[in-house]
Amino acid sequence: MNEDKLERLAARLRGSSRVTILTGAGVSAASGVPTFRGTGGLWRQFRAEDLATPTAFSRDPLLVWEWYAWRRELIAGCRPNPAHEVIARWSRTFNRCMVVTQNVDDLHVKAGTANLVRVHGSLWELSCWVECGALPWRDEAVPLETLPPSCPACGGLARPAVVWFGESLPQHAVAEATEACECEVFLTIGTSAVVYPAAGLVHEARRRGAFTAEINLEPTPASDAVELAIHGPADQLLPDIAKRLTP
Ligand code: BV8
Ligand code: ZN
Repeated sequence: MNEDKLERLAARLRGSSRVTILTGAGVSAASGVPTFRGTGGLWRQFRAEDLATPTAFSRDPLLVWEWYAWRRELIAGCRPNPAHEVIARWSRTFNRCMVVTQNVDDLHVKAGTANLVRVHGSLWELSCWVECGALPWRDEAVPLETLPPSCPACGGLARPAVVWFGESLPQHAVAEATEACECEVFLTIGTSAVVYPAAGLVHEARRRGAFTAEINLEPTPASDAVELAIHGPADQLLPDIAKRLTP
């Protein structure tokens, strides 16, 4: 069933010089990073939408930081999987291949991905909650020195430098991601396609005339909007497609 779809996608990619890839938590699943909306993605009795918000953080910064500290500790031991590796290779192979990720685990960074746009930020970066003017800083300490951590510039409360629900994405990231919709093939991989504005990109790419394809374990709201929906694990399907590209 997937055989001819994989061949069709490979044929499209072979003839393209501008490719854009959107990734979600499904790309990191094989690395052992829990997804948000699949099984195992939950933490204690909370959902991401309950904790990844400025309101939750102002109400209980320690609880939200315990969730992030748990995720940092778990992800610190995770390595890029074959899906990250193929995407990193493609980011350097095509004439221009942009990789737009919703993931905050930085596994695309670890895999050496070029032209990476991290629209939701990074678990490994912190910023000043009181917005004293300090620029976001990287802190990969596991465990964190103090919980909750404080801003090195003003001593105030620090926050994870990620985009929470109800917060706008960084202007530059939105601009780069939107510009990346100008492409010949737009590939959405491992995302449930429910979080906006990232989930809107595949529609924007289609509107601009790109060939759109989805690789995901299960159908999503994007499946009916793309020209080609391939259901299966990205860590197996991407190496298969990559093999078809190198004669
Ligand atoms: C904003 C960072 C303006 C933190 C995250 C328009 C319409 C509807 C709603 C909205 C809208 N505009 C704004 C909203 C509200 C909201 C939203 O979209 N809500 C949803 C839930 C309905 N959006 C926002 O608030 C955004 N801000 O729009 O600003 C604004 C300003 C003020 C007021 C209003 C609006 C900000 C969104 C960013 C939120 N931050 N994360 C953190 O991570 O801690 S989102 C979070 O979800 C993660 O970043 C994650 O990446 C993202 C998306 O999840 P997925 O990556 O798709 O992961 P998921 O688990 O859902 O799915 C994984 C998929 O992989 C599954 O389908 C599974 O089957 C598949 N899979 C599993 N294993 C594999 C696999 N596939 C392949 N291979 C495998 N092996
Ligand atoms: Zn500060």
